[in-house]
Amino acid sequence: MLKAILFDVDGTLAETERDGHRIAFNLAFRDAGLDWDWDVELYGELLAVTGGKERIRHYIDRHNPDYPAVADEAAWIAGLHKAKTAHYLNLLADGEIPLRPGVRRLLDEARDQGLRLAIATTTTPENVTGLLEATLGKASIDWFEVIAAGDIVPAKKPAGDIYTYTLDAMQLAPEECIALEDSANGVKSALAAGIPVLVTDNAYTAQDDFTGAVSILSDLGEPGQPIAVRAGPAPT
Ligand code: XBP
Ligand code: MG
Repeated sequence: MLKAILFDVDGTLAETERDGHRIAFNLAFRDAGLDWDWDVELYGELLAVTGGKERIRHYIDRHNPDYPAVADEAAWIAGLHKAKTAHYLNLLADGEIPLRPGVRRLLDEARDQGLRLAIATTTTPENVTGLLEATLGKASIDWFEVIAAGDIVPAKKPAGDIYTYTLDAMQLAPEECIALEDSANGVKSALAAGIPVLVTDNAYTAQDDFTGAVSILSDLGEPGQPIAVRAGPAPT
């Protein structure tokens, strides 16, 4: 019996990447005097690596191997990432990033039916609460029994750690839950924890391999706005 819905955040609750995280990374680079510019296409490639600090590390390895010329590289990246988070939180607070279609409705219906809710994400915890506060109001943070985010587990998605952590915290079996994801890394992560997963894809993930997902949908739909079913059973 379904007892809980476990939500990914970036790309699933909202289209946060192109006009949110990407912009915030670029603002932080500018502040730091770096001439790095992650355009929409490059950012799509960099999304293969989850986690902002890990993404910066990967970019340096691939595109700027001479950076940073500092003794403590990890601390330098952490500082740059902290500045990025501040910019991202400002974008959220300015109301720049709306929820995806149907997200609010699903949350309302799930709560009405007594389903338990949680979040399992790679992003920084403040980014989750910032998004919830800006879109659904501060009280919505308490709708989620567990907000599992960021560095709380050693290995980020596609590893299953963040979902396993969430199951343990909720004392639930994987088959009592469904995960909602937007990316191949997210699908792999949920499946690694044994959790069935439903996908709502987006421009950055439309070509991803979603093998193992229950269904792949364009979005959760709004009245008068039909859902495109890419694969699997249509929602009822
Ligand atoms: C989301 C991410 C995150 C965000 C950036 O993946 O990969 O890294 O892009 O967040 P998922 P931070 O949706 O699979 O959880 O910069 O705060 O790490
Ligand atoms: Mg995602």
